[in-house]
Amino acid sequence: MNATVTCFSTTQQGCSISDVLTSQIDAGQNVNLTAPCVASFTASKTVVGQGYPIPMNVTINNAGDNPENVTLTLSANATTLNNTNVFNLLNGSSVNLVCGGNTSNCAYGNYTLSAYCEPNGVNEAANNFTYTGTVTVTISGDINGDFKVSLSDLSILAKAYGTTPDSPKWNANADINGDGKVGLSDLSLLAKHYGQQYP
Ligand SMILES: [Ca+2]
Ligand SMILES: [Ca+2]
Repeated sequence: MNATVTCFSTTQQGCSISDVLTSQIDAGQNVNLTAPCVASFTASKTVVGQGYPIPMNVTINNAGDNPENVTLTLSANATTLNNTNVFNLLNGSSVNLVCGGNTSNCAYGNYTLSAYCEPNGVNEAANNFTYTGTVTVTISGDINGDFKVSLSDLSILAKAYGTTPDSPKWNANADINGDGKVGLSDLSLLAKHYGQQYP
């Protein structure tokens, strides 16, 4: 495939291609037929420690007649989490991106996530996709999103301890540092912030 992804950024902000697909757009499929658009968008966490990444999965379709260069912007309310360029996304093809949204600039609180796709500098409202869930940005170690780091959080972490995303007991919120496993690093973060609360 000829789609190429370039990331601005640190590890936490970076994106990688997890899959590249060639596909025909089916009749009736809900896409903008003149330009690339965000076809799907999910976030694996509902609670995240401030400064740690929100893992997100985004699919962009180019259902237009020509290859396009696309800029993808991921936001939490009005705060930009991630910008990614996709170069030469072929017409009739899709690209699946795994992105980590940087929450360093997010104050503690609840946010709505959105993904916006801008091809060739053209703003089109139809390319704006909003994730219908919310994510809570909170103190690192607060896993249940009540803005306190307490025994409840330790209990959740204990249940998921030692797991990875393929495990039946996996809990993405318990992976506090976002490294794809629930382990000692997460327990250390929880211990470091234990007893803290906001406000
Ligand atoms: Ca908590
Ligand atoms: Ca972890």
